[in-house]
Amino acid sequence: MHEEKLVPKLTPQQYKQYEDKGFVAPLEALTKDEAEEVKSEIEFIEKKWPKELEGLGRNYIHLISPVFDKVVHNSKILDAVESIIGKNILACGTTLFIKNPDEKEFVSFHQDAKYIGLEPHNWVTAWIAVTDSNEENGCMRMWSGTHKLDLKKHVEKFDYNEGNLLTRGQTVENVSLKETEAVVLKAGQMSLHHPRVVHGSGVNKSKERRIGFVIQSYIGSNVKQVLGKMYVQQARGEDCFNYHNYVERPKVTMVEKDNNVRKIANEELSKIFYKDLNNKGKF
Ligand SMILES: O=C(O)CCC(=O)C(=O)O
Repeated sequence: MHEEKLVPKLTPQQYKQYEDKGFVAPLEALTKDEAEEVKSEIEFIEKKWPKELEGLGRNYIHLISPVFDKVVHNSKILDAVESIIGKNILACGTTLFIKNPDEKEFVSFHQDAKYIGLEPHNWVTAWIAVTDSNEENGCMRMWSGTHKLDLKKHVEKFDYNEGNLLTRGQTVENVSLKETEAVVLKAGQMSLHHPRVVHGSGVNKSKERRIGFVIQSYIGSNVKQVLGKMYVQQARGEDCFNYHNYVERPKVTMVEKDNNVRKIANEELSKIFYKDLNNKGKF
């Protein structure tokens, strides 16, 4: 973080929370109607193209829908992000984290920076609640302060058959739930979390879907992808570095041109996620 880049878009208290804990929440991001619009768009695509948002298809969703694109370029979200990473912001990915009722999906405790290849850590992840997210339906839990430490050992469990939503089932073991804090959000609110904060989430025990629309992540234009290629959009400011490939913003949902770009972007993302491995998981 660079002092000279800070602007007062997060309040001083919110910024301090981010610095002290490695995350800040809840922040207002979308209106109820905007969150509902995103939910409807997800359901529309799922109905019309049933496999489109599954597996690897849960990624780079902002490249195929103007509704999703609008979230990534939302100025309220970008104002908060700017306070953390400065004014030159690139959007370099989105992921849908959906947990359905009566299923066993969970996210093992992990640090995002461990496998994603984005260096230096001048980036932040925005987790936007499309539905309410709470302890009953498996909201994220953060291990406060762990962003100040080095990256931890992760055991790669590849336990997607048991419901783990992470690519390698990467797990920081023996995290005491008591040490973690639940990030409870209403639909439309968001959290911002640091690349190194340890976090995860449990099973959805409610009767409704829990949907997180995750911008993973917003990066400063000075951030490189050291493991592969990323496909970015300028979200704010300028890019004096030009490290990445640029992609257009979609104007219509699910048109061939955009779908093809997304396919390539996801293939490259998969290479990053599974770098140096022979086997691949579900995502
Ligand atoms: O949606 C979840 O429960 C976890 C998401 C996550 O790990 C992330 O956004 O980095």
